[in-house]
Amino acid sequence: MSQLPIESIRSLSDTHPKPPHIRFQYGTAGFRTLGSTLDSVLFRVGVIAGLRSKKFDGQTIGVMVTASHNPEQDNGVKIVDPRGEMLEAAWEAHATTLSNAPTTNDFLEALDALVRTTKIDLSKPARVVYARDTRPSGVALVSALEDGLSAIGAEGRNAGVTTTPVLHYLVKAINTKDTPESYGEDSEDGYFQKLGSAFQSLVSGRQPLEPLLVDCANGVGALAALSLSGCLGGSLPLILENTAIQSPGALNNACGADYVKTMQRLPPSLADRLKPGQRACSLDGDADRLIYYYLDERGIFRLLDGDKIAALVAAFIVDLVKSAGLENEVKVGVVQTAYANGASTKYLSGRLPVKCVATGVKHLHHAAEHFNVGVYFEANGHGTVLFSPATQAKLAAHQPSTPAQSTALNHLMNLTRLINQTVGDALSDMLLVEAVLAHRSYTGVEWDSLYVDLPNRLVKVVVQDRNAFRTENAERRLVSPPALQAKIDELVRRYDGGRSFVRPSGTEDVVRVYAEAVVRSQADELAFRVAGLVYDVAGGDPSKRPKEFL
Ligand code: G16
Repeated sequence: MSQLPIESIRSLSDTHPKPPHIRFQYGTAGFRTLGSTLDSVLFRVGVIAGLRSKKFDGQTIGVMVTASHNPEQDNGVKIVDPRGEMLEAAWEAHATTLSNAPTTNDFLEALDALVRTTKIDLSKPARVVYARDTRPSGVALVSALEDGLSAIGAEGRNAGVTTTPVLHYLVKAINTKDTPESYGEDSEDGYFQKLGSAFQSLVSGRQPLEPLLVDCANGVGALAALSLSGCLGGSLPLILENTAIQSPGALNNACGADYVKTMQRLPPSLADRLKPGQRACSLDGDADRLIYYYLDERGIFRLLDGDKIAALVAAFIVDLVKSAGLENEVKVGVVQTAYANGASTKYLSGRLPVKCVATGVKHLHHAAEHFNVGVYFEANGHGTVLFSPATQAKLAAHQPSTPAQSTALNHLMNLTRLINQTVGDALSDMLLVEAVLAHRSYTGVEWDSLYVDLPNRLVKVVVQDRNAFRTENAERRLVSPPALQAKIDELVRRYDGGRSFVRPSGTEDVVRVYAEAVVRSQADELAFRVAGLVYDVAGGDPSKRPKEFL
């Protein structure tokens, strides 16, 4: 039985000491905090990813260095499992434990325990593919990661600067290469070619699409969107905005999907660029979230968020399934979180099964796997569509009995190629939306009118300890701090159509408060009053209480 390469790990680990007094946590989207504190975490993640690969008999594991929607000074890292999916929950806990071992000796002991408890055969090979976004701190962090890979003797493949979804795709493409399940060529270009050809087939014969304005959040999406546009054969003209990846501090700053969704307004940089009626969308810092919007004829901003994308896409797939003659065999379902606008849940649940789960792509992804076709979107623009393996086999075997059935079946097959089924991808989702709009002959206005959003507000509250906040019922209710939920309930009752919930963020050191109500001013007031309750209960300094928290 092989042993851990103790000496190699020891000498390299000593050059990446854990900073004292910081507790790391593998959260909603991996480790995420100030980039300058993450050196030891990246080294250790390199070692862990190597062990994870050995556990899977040498299949390739992915590592993405990104902090996505967070500000530029933050960074983070997440591990991707062999099928291109998020790391298994049990290993999130192992990663947390290992990242917090105070010394090299403690780290070695924890590694040894992990190898024994999870029965890893150390004689197996280890392969890891990794990439980073455009954050300046990413360069040094990748180098720490490479030290970790070298310490455990893993073979590393550097995928360079790319998006999170491309990295997920690469993992699956590498692990299925030359097998009957081959997911495509294992390169970024291979991925974009695949998307481009599926998109062109889907929109062929339709009215040419008007140019789409894309806010790239001054992040890696700018590079990816440029490459993708070269694979679209002119079928969708893209106008790329906020592409300043070299400008310090520009990433996600007053632009990007999180800004647009949270502020419910246009990025100021687009104010003179967007014409009334023109479609626009925003990506986030690692291009896995997508938010659409337009200005109506009076120049008023209209948001088309993840909920609106889910409604558009789910209805389209249901219609195609029906037209293909498969309605009795293929059932479509939708997965949302508590952030889903109440109006969207009402609209969708009148038509399809809808499930609500906790925030975090992995929760939605797992729930969506229970449907034949699972459409999942968080309101913040993260999402994709999963076609179960049995459904894909059914589509491949189905014999259409009319030309109309054959066309619909073809469209469905192209959708399975267009949609990234490992994780949500803003660019793949963007093509999906554009394909549906082309088929429906919808502008933003018709899409928007599927249902009318309830006014809503999202507020962040800085508290002493966000871990004091614990939830139940898919994060819709608080169980701790005690008595806070009863106070929230009491407040909510006073607002027409009121709904509000409180949960700790898994990616930022804050507690989030969501509220909606029938009238805009009431939604705002409810959100700020609940935020005030949170602030007081969580021991905020009364002299620093934000004035809007009534
Ligand atoms: C990550 C997760 C998402 C989640 C978001 C916000 O997104 O992947 O599933 O919705 O964080 O999570 P929280 O409210 O817990 O901070 P991203 O785009 O930042 O990677």
